[in-house]
Amino acid sequence: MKLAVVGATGMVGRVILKVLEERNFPVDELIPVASERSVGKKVEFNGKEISIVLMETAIKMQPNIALFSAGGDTSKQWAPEFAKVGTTVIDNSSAWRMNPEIPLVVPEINADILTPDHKIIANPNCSTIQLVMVLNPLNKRYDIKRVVVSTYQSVTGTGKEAVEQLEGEINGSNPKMKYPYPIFKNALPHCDVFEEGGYTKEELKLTRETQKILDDRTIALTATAIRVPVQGGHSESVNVEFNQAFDESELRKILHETPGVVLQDNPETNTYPMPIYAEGKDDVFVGRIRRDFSQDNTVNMWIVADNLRKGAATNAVQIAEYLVQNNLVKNFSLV
Ligand code: A2P
Ligand code: 11C
Repeated sequence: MKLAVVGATGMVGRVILKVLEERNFPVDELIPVASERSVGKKVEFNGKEISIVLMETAIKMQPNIALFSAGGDTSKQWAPEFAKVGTTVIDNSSAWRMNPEIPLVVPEINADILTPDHKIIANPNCSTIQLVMVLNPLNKRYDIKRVVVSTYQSVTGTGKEAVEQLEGEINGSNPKMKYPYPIFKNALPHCDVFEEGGYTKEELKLTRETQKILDDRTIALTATAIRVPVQGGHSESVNVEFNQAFDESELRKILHETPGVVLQDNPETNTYPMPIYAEGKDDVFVGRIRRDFSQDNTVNMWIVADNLRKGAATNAVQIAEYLVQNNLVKNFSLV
């Protein structure tokens, strides 16, 4: 397996390398790709130092799979070039997600839609992945009518410069400002750019991507996305209304039995999900589950996950694993 990691020096790219190592992904040749700024630099992978190459070089090497995490514009320009030489691209940007020809995949939910003809596969937005991991089993059982979600998103979702802004504000070093306002001691009701109707792109992604992944355009979803001075992961306060009545203990059992979801919920012991404990883990944590007494068939919950792992790197690597296990990669077979 020749595997390219495009954006190997970035926040998500570095976690991708770590996750590939941890999960023993079958890589014979790793091709780390970054911009001209990184030429001459190396990355470490499985104990070896490997030189970074530019896009053109990587395409000539015809990798079997390319994991992209280098921004939407880079992906729009270069993913089709990899696809032309037979590479399957798994793209972490928002560039291809809503294209009807491109599958948007969370492996636990809809990897079965993938075929060998899919040369570009989209990895969903981090805040969407952790949400749908919990919504999917509940939708199957109780048929979701409407979701109201408010997010509390980590600065790592914005990238390295945002982490530097937060750290600089904490240690008083007068950092370069990535956000329009201070983030330390603050909460910004502003994730990604503003778009139509006063919503941010992050809020619209939550609505559209959830409907596409769950393959259910009837689910109504409204979101408010907030950036908070946290580094470990994204948190979400979620209110879900079902078309059917639900039993609270059955709902908990369903979530407890869902692979990739961990129930952390016991008010008596102050047990609930928090980003400091989700950081570095691949699971999606759910707690504070309680019936909403203001409306029939409605439940409240709190969902937390590491946005760089299940929200990005781990989900992309799981897609690659699915492709390999199901013989969907051109010129590559495990046997
Ligand atoms: P570089 O480090 O050379 O700038 P982040 O999301 O953390 O900002 O990281 C973005 C990643 O995408 C980095 O690895 C960055 O490389 C890479 N990148 C950005 N633009 C390009 C490009 N035109 N070609 C290849 N890699 C790119
Ligand atoms: C954030 N969700 O936390 C974003 C980061 O569409 O993949 C990832 C952006 C994306 O700001």
